[in-house]
Amino acid sequence: MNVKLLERVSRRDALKLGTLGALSAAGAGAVAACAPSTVAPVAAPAPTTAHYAHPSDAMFMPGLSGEIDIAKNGFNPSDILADFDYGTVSALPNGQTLREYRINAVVKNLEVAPGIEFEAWTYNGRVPGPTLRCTEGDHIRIEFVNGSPHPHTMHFHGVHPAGMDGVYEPVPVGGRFVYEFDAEPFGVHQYHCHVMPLAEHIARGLYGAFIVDPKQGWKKAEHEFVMVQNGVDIDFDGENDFYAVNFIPFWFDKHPIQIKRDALVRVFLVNMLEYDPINSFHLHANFFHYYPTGTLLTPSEYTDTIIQAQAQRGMLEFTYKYAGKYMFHAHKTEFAELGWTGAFEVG
Ligand SMILES: [Cu+2]
Repeated sequence: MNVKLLERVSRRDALKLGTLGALSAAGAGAVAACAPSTVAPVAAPAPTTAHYAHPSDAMFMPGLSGEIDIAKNGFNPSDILADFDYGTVSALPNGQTLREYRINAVVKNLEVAPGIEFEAWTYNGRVPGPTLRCTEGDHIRIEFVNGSPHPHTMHFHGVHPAGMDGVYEPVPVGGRFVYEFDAEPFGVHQYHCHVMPLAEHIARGLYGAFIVDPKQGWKKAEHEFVMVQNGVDIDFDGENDFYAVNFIPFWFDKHPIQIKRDALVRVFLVNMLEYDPINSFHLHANFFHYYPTGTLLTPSEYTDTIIQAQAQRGMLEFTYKYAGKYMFHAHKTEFAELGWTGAFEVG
């Protein structure tokens, strides 16, 4: 990746001037055929004809219509939707369920857009990290090993003793720490690194969803999906260049989520976006029941749009009445233009 080139244009300039194709081409040749050959000066007026250099770019940002190397990244955002890690399960002498997890912090270069790589700091090599799932009252034991060149922690949202909060005990490079607590309250939660500078440690990719099911369970849903909202600051200037759910911009536009008509769909939605104060979720041609933080069994809202500040999260439930393809996206529309859009395909 040509960092110098990236540093010369802000995200808004890139969008206006259609230079993302050139930025991509600087990293790999994948979109060279539709990329402008030169980068326009930042101060130049926005051209009116060069926004979409290739017809297929019309749906996306210029240069983002190609595919990325998912095999090299090692994880697929579509798989992350329903990839729940229930841990290694056993019973404690008192009969309580014990769930054991193992998390490694590792640095990994991830391709976020065609030809554009990002040096991510990850839990288990993926962003978001594994979705840890359990039932309220379970005893959770997470062995955290820091295999990265920076100190990190795992800070869980939930109720637990001070020493398990993952704030004042940074795990040094090569170090190990065991987080152990009873899972409460039930709801949609998250975990993330809590080492300073905090914004950078989170923005680099150290976050994941933590779902605690109620003892009596949720209403039966035919589809359950985890969506972690995030940004990607590819030039590390403290401003996001891309937005997404499950890390890769426009992924669910290119790979719509297949659901059945009349089937109950549950989405665990977590906002881990850094640098921007709010995020939002809008569902097209439908309404959903919303359970803020997922900590109550009855929804508090029936709407088609919600907003979440950083670390806010909740549970959405909906059913599609008609077949077809329906968009979902941040109704902070700038984020939508920069990658945070997707589609449900109802069959
Ligand atoms: Cu960290």
